[in-house]
Amino acid sequence: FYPAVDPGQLIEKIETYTHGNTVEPYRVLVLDDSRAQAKFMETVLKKAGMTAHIITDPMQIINALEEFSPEIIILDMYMPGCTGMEIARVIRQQDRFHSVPIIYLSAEEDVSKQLHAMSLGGDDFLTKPIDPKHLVATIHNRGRRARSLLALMIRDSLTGLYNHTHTLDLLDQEIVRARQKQQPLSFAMIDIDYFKRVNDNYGHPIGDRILRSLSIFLKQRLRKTDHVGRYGGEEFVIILPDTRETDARNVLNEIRERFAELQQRAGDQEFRVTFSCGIAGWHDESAQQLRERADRALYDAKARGRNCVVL
Ligand code: GH3
Ligand code: MG
Ligand code: MG
Ligand code: MG
Repeated sequence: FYPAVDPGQLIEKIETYTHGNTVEPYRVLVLDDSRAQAKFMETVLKKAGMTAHIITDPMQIINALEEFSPEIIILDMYMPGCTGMEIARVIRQQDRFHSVPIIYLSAEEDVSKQLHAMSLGGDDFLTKPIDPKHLVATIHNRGRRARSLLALMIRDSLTGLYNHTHTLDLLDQEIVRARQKQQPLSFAMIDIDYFKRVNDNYGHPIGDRILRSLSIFLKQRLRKTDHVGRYGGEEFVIILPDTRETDARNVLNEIRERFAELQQRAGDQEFRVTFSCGIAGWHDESAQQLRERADRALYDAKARGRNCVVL
């Protein structure tokens, strides 16, 4: 039994603390076998503007990770049949949750036990009864760091576009969505033409600048809902949700023409750069099959003489 703190009395203070905070609410998963404690946590977190998902049965952890996709996890230490440490290990085994912050919240006051628990995959150890302000502050700090780390991890540093790994994740997600909503989906692969020559003739920094300018160009001309990624060196991919392949082809062809018209400069030299593009519309197939078809279309575009879009 933990001395109950009336969450109602603390609402004002927590709201003051989070005042002016316009960030997307943190998704916090709480596992505590005590229903009263879980309820208390739920109230505190909700009042602090967070989205709380509460479970009291450790067996529900896998499902909860899957369904709720938490950004921060709070674990009780002692529960019937298992410990928070064991749950932390299960969480850490999931690739997606390998670095999600785990905060233990327990009445355990033995520091060596606390440190042991943290060595097994926890990030903080808070003790009950917890001052809600302390809890909320800890979650905010952990959440903010986790988000900024994640934002870095999914981006390519040269262009700021989504990187290869994240682009593939997005494609998987968009395929699921297209299937659910019975909507079309298109996938485009772009490869700059004779880019090696650009580097050879004008130098690598100019090559880099062209990669950045094409990135900006693509983002400006596509919809907010389209995803643009840097697939590799001078290769880009675009995921176009709710778009038929013929529409995707027309859009990319327009972008190709406009980009090819741009006057590129290196010192007093002027030149133009073009790209080739392969498009595939999604036909209820796997992401890999879709990518292979777009890749083949891109290969055809190169074979046809470059500076063209092939569907
Ligand atoms: P193709 O029309 O057949 O695509 O010819 P290409 O020269 O573009 O093709 P290739 O794959 O032979 O060369 C790609 C070049 O892209 C090689 C590499 O020097 C350059 N490249 C890859 N990544 C970067 C980068 O980050 N910055 C710069 N400046 N160049 C890059
Ligand atoms: Mg307990
Ligand atoms: Mg290439
Ligand atoms: Mg190329």
